[in-house]
Amino acid sequence: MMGKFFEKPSSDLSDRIPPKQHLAKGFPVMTYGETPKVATTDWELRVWGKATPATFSWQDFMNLPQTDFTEDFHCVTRWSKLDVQWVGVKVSDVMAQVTLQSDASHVMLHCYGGYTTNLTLDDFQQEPNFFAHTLSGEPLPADHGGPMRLVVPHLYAWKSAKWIQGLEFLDHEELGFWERNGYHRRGEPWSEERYSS
Ligand SMILES: Nc1nc2c(c(=O)[nH]1)N[C@H]1C(S)=C(S)[C@@H](COP(=O)(O)O)O[C@H]1N2
Ligand SMILES: [Mo]
Repeated sequence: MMGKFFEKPSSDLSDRIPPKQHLAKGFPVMTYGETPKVATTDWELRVWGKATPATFSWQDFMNLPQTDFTEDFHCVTRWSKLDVQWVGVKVSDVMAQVTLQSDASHVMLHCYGGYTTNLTLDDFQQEPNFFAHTLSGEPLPADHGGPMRLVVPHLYAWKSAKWIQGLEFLDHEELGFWERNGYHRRGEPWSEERYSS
């Protein structure tokens, strides 16, 4: 595995690479199933469950503050990519437009194509989680979740839902796709929360 696809972390970066991860060359694509094709004009983000139902259009997102992000990205299959450059909209700037019910405690992220992944409300609302539409200065490629994905830098990247379509707020924990199929309910890379036990 070493050599062709991975670089050994240099010592000054090693404190940024979680246990048993290697630096990826390039930016691998990790998708279960087909890549949905969603035009920006068709894209929307729906909110339901333990929140006042709402729908955000692409234009609604463009009208929110646009922020640059540089974040590390850690896939549970043991590759990491440092300093990924994104532009997007902070989760906190979207959530300022959402009215939660007082008993909302978790969120299920729903994607075009059917993928789901779960977060506690606390993990979802960590700064600087964001919705990304630009990668390295270019429109986010479909393979990487374009036109819009979530990025949750502090957890393994399966939580960074590509082709994000919906936020279902819950008053209890439910498990998403990989979490039902053996991955950890939370997925914190520094404590290697890889698999459910
Ligand atoms: N909708 C959707 N989101 C997804 C996935 C997926 O298969 N479908 N894969 C996850 C996994 S396992 C990882 S590592 C990252 C990969 O993002 P990338 O393909 O941009 O590298 O997306 C995550 N988000
Ligand atoms: Mo992954």
